[in-house]
Amino acid sequence: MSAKERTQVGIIGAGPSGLMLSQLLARHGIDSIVLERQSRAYVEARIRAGVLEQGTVDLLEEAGVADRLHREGLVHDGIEISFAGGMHRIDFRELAGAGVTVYGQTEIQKDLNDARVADGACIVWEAEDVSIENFHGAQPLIRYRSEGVERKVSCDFIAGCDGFHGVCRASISPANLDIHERVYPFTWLGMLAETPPISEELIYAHHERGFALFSMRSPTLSRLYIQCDADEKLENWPDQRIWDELRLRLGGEAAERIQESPSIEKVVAPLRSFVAGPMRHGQLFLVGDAAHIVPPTGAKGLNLAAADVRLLYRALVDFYASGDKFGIESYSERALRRVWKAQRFSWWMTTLLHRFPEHSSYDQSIQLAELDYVTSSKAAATSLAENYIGLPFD
Ligand code: FAS
Ligand code: PHB
Repeated sequence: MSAKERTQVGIIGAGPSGLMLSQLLARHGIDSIVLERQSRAYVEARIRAGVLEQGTVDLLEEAGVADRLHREGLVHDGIEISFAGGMHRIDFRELAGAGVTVYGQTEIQKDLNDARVADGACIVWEAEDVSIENFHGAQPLIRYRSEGVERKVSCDFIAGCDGFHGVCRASISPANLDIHERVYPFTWLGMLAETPPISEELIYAHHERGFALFSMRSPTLSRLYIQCDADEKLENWPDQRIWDELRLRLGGEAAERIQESPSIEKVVAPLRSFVAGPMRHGQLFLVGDAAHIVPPTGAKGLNLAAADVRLLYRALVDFYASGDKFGIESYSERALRRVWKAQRFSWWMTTLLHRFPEHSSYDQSIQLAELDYVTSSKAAATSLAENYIGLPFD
């Protein structure tokens, strides 16, 4: 494919944010290019999010890529919380009127890639040394190298969909960014294993040894997590040690339902809360993980990225259709309002369920009281439910 030298929207990053944006813009006749530093296979192989809010499902439907999601996605009406030897269900559908859909980010990536390729989209995989310039001017410019050839693309707007370690936020003067961050004193070890999930719905387990999460990707594929130390090394965790720890942290008859099987994938990931604002800098928009990170306890990361894409694509459609700049000019303020409420919920779920090394016995008692309150008060459970399923859009 000949390389574009001019487009309307230059998108950096072919993760869920970048491809959702490219697909939605294309469905409204807006041209874009997507520049991705990794290969398609690498991006599709990353095991990440698993829980979709209804708003994200609706957006994927709007993008025309939800057919397999509706066929294979698992609709869940609640979660279980295990603590102090008991199991407590939070019924999202009864308390907040909706559920969530379990469908892996990997699958969304494949569905989006297939749709973009079928649409003849211009996606440059393994783009090297991507840089952006003049995004405060009328003609933003993107430079990159592909197959050894230096290239450049001029565009009206740049969407920084390049994640936490991307080039777009790094290209903004630090004087123009407000950074807010909290790094947690622990990590998550994630494991994918070909074994049936031990329950219909996700189990979030609080335990004095640390947090554990029993999730899934299908009726035969489990996605499991345990809280580990901040400096944990994956090589310290052979499969058997993980299975033993999962049993200890869950306990009871549920633990007896665990069927061990060899891990397909394992990863240790740090947990942080991070926000970089504002999310608009001239003609540059920061989207998804490029602007914010949440600890995965609240299952918000991918859903926040989708919410940013929803706002930005509609703003760009309005601008190109009628010159209306309201969406563009209000993008950052509206996106950040949702971001901070999801930050709060993700921080709260993380604080509720994890073992903090610095916690005193008083802190630990407060944590247990909070768990007791959330699982015995309809008002408290409703608050958890409405945040987990996704707050209404403004
Ligand atoms: P992404 O990071 O997904 O995509 C950014 C893309 O930009 C990448 O493909 C990258 O290669 C590319 N890129 C970066 N720099 C570039 C450059 N200079 N030039 C060109 N391309 C560049 N969220 C949940 O909701 N639940 C979870 O359980 C969960 N688990 C996670 C586990 C891990 C290990 C990680 C890292 C994240 C997890 N997340 C989870 C969060 C994750 O799902 C993100 O929210 C989601 O991927 C955000 O999508 P993007 O904004 O597209 O960013
Ligand atoms: C997952 O299935 O990967 C998952 C689900 C819920 C979370 C985090 C991760 O809170």
